[in-house]
Amino acid sequence: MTNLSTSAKITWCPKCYNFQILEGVKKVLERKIKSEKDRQKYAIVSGIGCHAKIFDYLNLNGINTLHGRVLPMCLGMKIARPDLTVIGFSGDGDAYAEGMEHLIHTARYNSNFKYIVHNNQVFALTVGQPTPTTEIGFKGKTIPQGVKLPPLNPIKLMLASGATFVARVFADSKQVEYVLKQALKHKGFAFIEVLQPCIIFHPDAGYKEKTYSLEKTKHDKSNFRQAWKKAEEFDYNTIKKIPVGIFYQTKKPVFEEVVK
Ligand SMILES: Cc1ncc(C[n+]2csc(CCOP(=O)(O)OP(=O)(O)O)c2C)c(N)n1
Repeated sequence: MTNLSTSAKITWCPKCYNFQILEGVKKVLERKIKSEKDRQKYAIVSGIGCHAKIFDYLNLNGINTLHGRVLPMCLGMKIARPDLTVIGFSGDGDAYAEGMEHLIHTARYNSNFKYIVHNNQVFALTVGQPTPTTEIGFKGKTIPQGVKLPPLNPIKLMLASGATFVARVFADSKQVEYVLKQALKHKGFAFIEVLQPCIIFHPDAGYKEKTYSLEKTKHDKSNFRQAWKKAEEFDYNTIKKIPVGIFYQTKKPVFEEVVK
């Protein structure tokens, strides 16, 4: 087991849920990486934003790229080095606003890498503007009149775009650990949305208490229609219960093998 910590000072707000994501990711990777040779088999990519600082806190090779360009960077890495295990990290602004066109096509391509979206429902680093997943009625300094447009449903978007692994968890290190372990076993693009309330600009709406695990229900993750139904249960505005876990998983040819 290798310690993947770095000497970089962690500048997330104290108690930020990003710490939970970092801990979950570290737990999985530190168990897998036993030597320097193992460490060289992994690469990470992050965008721009609070989430992106995770790049500085993991002692792994990779690229801290431009805002919204995590996915083409991961894809390029997989084209050049299909043997690498690549993990991308984005915020919801990074993934669903700046990088949206990449997201749809990446799901369609099914390149064999993993993608974690830290969804805090705001552009946090730039102090709280709404993103495509901010709920109707959200008010902030830049939008005192409140958000009027309905949010995107990323789980439905990923299902419709052809993603082969579609999951959502809450920002709890154990949930992140569990889902990343499953994603790493998956051959193809794995989309993982992490509900990560921003303690400063988008306070927790009690999400954790409302979550329930799909694994503990009769949910059949190979059934597209069931996955779609589950995806409709939570849309950021209606918050009765929030399914977490793997919504959908299927097998499809992998980009690197199809386009040689
Ligand atoms: C192309 C580009 N557009 C805008 C910005 C300004 N910017 C920097 S961080 C940021 C917000 C990032 O929000 P998100 O991706 O949700 O990540 P978070 O900070 O919430 O983790 C923005 C808009 C930028 N750096 N580059």
